[in-house]
Amino acid sequence: MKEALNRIREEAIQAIAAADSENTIEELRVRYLGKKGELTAILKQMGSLSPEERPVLGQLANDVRKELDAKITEKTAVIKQMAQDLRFKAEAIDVTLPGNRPKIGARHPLEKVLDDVKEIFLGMGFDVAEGPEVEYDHYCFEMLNMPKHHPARDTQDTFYINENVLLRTQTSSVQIRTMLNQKPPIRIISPGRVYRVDTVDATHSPIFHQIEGLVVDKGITMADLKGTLEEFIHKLYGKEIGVRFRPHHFPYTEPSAEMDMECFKCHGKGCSLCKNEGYIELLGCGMVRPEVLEGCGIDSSVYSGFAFGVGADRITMMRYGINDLRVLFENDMRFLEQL
Ligand code: 2U9
Repeated sequence: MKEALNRIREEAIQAIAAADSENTIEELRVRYLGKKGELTAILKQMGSLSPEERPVLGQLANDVRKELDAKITEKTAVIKQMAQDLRFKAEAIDVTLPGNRPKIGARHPLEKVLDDVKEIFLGMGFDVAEGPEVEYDHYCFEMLNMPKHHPARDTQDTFYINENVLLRTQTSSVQIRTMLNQKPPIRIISPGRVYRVDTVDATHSPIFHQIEGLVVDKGITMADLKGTLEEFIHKLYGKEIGVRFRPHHFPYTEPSAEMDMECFKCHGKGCSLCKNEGYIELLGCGMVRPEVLEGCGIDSSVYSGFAFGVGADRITMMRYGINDLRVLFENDMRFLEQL
């Protein structure tokens, strides 16, 4: 029995030394020290020993158990430490490496200009109104004094969805919708995307952006129109920029005008930017025709109004010195990152 104990001890010590994982060491604990383990099996045979041998071998068996128990505990700690070291090594982060710089976007120049324009008009007591880009022919043309076959429609050739539904050519339909739903006083701007059949080049695009405005109240005159639009240009380009109004024609306003601003490069003298004009064409405007007001249920003997329309892409190009409209739509990062 003594030899058996010594053999188990030797074997166990070797196996513990060779163990290299938590599983293996646990298996050894069960195999040698467990209830059904080899040492327990030997201890169960103690009954067959003589009274002299029993305490001696009992002592030896206990010593072996204690020794193996200590070795297994010690090896378990070593294996756990090794596993942790390996994990730490694998998970180590080199804080001295350069980081990944997050790509931060920026507002599109067109959006910046739209925001500035909105801010200016909000400051003058206007609200911002929005409406659908897919619009009824009725709101886009009919109610603006452009019945079917009116020649003015030709200059705004559009994309028809069906006979009565189209992609809006101007945001005027938003003003019509507002007048149908709201009683005067009305003071709104309607910025948004509009569509016209056009071949793409440096100054034309089938998609562009407009900001239109409408004021309807008692006693509104051309003086209100001029004062409001002059203030708008002064806020956008600075007080020193002069403006002039030229008579024009629109089917939905009478009288109508186009407003030019002094060339910001030559200040009226004439240069290549303004093609020697001294002025740059900026927007269209006029007093809303009484028929258009009446069509929306507004009594034109009590109320009058003015309206204007300005191309947002054009003022963006002027502000950033862009000479090709297409760059506003191409989303080329090399262009956008410059602004
Ligand atoms: C209602 C009545 C009248 C809006 C107006 C213009 C003149 C105009 C152009 C500017 C450049 C379009 O983007 S552009 O090509 N617009 O010249 N727009 S008056 O008149 C209205 C609008 C709504 C009910």
